[in-house]
Amino acid sequence: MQGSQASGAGHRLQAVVLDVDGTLVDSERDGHRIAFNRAFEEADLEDRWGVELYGKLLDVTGGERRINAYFEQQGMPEDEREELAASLHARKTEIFTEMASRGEIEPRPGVGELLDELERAGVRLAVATTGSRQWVGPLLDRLFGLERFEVVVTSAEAPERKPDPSAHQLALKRLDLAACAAPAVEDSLNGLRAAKSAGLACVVVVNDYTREQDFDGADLILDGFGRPHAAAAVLDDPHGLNPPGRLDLDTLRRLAARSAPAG
Ligand code: XBP
Ligand code: MG
Repeated sequence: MQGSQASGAGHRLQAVVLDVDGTLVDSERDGHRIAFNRAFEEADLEDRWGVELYGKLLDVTGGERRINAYFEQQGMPEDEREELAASLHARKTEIFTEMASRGEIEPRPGVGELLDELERAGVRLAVATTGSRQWVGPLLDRLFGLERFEVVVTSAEAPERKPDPSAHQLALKRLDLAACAAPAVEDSLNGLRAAKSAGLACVVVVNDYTREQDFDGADLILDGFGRPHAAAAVLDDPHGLNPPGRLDLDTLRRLAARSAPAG
């Protein structure tokens, strides 16, 4: 019975709760952004989100909320922009799902190796994302095999988007684990805040959109997952975890061990 795991056994790594956008996959600049722009074009709108503007818009999590916030900045009345955001986001979701199924969205380098290593060690894999279920399932399936993820929490199950902790809380609940047994991996400040508010330790693996963010409270910050001949740089290592140029099983084990309650 797994119920006992939630109360004790936090001394060892049992699962990892992974973010999708920007973490498992490089999906924002050349994925979601392109899909938003195609949806605008199809709707005969002149708006286009450039690379830099999109980086600022990423502060608002959730695609529909992001469109809504953008049109609010443009001065559009609320009822009009809510309807427009809903229809544009529905079309954007179809476009992005097609892009994912055509193989246009790539895993971040080193992710495949990390997942293989965790799986070989019996560490359970979970996903906590603010993205939409329609594309998350097909994308994970194509790139990694959906069956490898025991728990997948998307915005369908946790509608309050990050930095709200509900996606991580639900992932823990479904894993039936205490937070100390399941660190998170995130790429952004919103993701870090969500994970930490839910009580998870959190490794941040930055990308070009997030590297300048202030990751106060992160348990480890790397500039990539790292691979045998392409070491990741350690940007901050407040607990002295000493990763060997990549995010690996032993580093996550050391993190879980130090997160465990005393006694
Ligand atoms: C991801 C998001 C998502 C994606 C777009 O945040 O905020 O909105 O940008 O996906 P995180 P949808 O990585 O912190 O989970 O359009 O499906 O929302
Ligand atoms: Mg992310």
